[in-house]
Amino acid sequence: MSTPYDHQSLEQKWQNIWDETKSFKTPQEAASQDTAYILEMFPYPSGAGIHIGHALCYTGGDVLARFAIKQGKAVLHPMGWDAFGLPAENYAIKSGVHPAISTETNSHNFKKQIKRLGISYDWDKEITTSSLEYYRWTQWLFQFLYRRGLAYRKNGLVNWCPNDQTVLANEQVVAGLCERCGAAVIQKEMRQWYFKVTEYAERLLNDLEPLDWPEKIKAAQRNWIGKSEGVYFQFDQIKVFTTRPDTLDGATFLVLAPEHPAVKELTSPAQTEVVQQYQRQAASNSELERTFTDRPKTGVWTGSYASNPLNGEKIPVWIADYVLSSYGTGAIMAVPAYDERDRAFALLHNLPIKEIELPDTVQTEQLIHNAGGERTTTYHLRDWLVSRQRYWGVPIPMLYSDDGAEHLVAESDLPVELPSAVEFRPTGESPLRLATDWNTVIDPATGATLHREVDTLDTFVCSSWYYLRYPTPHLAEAAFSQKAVATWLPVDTYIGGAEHAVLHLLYARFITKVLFDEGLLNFNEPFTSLRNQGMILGPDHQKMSKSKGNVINPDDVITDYGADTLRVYELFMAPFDAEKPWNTSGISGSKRFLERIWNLADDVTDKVPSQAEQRLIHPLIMHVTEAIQACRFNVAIAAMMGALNDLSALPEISLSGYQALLSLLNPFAPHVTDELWQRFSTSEICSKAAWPAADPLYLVEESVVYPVQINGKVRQRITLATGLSEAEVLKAVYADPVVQRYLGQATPKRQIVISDKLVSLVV
Ligand code: ANZ
Repeated sequence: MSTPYDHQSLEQKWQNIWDETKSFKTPQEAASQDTAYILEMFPYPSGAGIHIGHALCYTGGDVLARFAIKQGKAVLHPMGWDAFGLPAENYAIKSGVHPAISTETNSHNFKKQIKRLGISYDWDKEITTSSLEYYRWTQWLFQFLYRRGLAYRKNGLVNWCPNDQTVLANEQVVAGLCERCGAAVIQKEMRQWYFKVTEYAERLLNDLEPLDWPEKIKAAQRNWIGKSEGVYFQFDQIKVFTTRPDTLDGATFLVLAPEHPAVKELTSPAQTEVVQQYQRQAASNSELERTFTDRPKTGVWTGSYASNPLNGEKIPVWIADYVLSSYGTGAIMAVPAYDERDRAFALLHNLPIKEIELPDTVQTEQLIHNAGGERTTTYHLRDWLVSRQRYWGVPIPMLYSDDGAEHLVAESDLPVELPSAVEFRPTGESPLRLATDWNTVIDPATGATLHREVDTLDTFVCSSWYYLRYPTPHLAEAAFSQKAVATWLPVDTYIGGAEHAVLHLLYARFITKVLFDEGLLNFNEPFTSLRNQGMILGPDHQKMSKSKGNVINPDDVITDYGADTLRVYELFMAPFDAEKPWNTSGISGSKRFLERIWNLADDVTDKVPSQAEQRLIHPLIMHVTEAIQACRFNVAIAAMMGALNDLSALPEISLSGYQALLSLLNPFAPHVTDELWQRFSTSEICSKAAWPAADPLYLVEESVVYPVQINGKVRQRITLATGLSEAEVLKAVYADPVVQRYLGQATPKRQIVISDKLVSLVV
């Protein structure tokens, strides 16, 4: 072909065509068709723009979506913006730019960058969680949970980030530090809103089993839910939870969490001062820190005793911060002979260690009965704390009267609009408290003054239901259309980072189950298959970061090499879910591959395909199809690269063979394949043309074993491709060392070749 492969102009050309002709518009009449809902986790539109990991995630999803389109499925492949949250607010605090403005600028920029990647999104489905039309329904969801008793307020110890000046969900505290800013999280007593995820613990656990999700993500969720079978025992008025009822006789002291409500009553006057001091000290450590086994086992005696329900022994009652108030009953029986932490504690504080003979299972059951024990199941999972003392979020649609009573904002008064002129610098209080015009409301019915809830919702509430909104992103009457959702959901393949192993994925599963229970959904798991893209490291094998100067910017790569090359390279460099370093010579290799595909167009003839070509193309169709279905994108590309070498060795390639090759490559490199396809066919674009079918005729056994007779005796067996010419067979036979040994210097008088069967030589 005389024209060179100019990626810049042809990629721009095809992006315009796809845009203008709405090539990837979601079909209306999906109900009658096989559907595929391919979803990539929507990004938080940060000021930095998309990074190479976003590009990998979206390209992976795009291959699946484009493949499904070519297979004739009705495809929903949408994108949107997870636009509320702390980063925009923190940026506003620093720069003075209102979060609404910066979020809009950023998502606009993200969209431009994503379009340059050539992703097949239906942009008519775009959603923004900070838009009124969206968050109106997040508020509806909150009220929906409230009406069902699944959203409630309680006083409790919360994780408090002193830097961001807001509470954090347990899931947002990592090793005692704020997940976002890294500040040490402290415990603080506050009245907060919670969602009752714990009510769904058992189902969240059991329903994991059949999901086609990475095993490590399922394990992380199981672990987080943390189911434990155990027994409650009553030591006088103190109830303990134990998973080792068989050790009851060896209990030598009790330990209560410092925050346990009975501590005050149990503390003797002489011990009051040390107990109170210890309680203050414990409050400065996060719950997670307190679970570290290597911490010193601090604690103090309350001055009282309680009796063991099995043997009546009076044992001392202590408080210590290794016992958590939020787990079990917040009180334990300590058995230093069998429990490591209890042993360390006993040794440090000079408490007795009692060795006992452990009862067997049957005896243990008797023991539980004798001691008045009660079998129980507990979970580590806590209710989801959803209120935040921050500005840039969904206002919680609740009102309070002066006596503190809760009232739902009337549905006709939704949405509760987030006021825009608010001082959002953090003070430790919700900024909305300062918006007095906004937060004071007169009840028209009674004339009474009501106060708005001034906290906003955790952004994870926004993303807990967004996948339901995409089929009908602008629906005014409801959060989602039950009919459209029944057509498209559950999501067939969900793609995103493994960092969402617990938070987002658990919350989305919970919300789906709640809506399912209400009969609003006909499925109770939102994401049938889940795939994680692996992290792309810098060329120096380090995590990409501005400070290390090893960040690869997708925009630059697209300019230099083209979106198709970037797409092929990102998917070819390693298995999709593997961690992998960027490699600049690798990207040149991907570019050369596309150039060779481009140049192969020169060899296309209108002749019927040769046998040799058919035997390359059809197995290739099969391999690429299977590899895409298994998300083994690197395997699919490697198969095409191998086939390209073999095809290039043939004198020519048929139009049908070349078109099949373009079709297989299209989901990976959509621009260049649409361009090349257009030279040979004007009826439809490659991106929409049917996926090729592998003809089983060319998939059958491709080799045959020839027995080689010399003077009537079989002397050797040679495996050769089927369908070779007589000359090709003889060439292989004479090259064989065993045959050569038998022949010596002799030249055969006769040579007989029976195609695909036998060779006979007479000397
Ligand atoms: C006596 C005992 C003897 C225990 C023994 C263990 C081993 P999981 O498996 O995580 O559920 N425990 C109970 N509540 C606690 C709390 N609020 N804070 C800290 N520890 C608590 O752990 C259950 C075990 O952890 C319980 O069983 C209890 O110690 C402790 F050889 O009781 B065990």
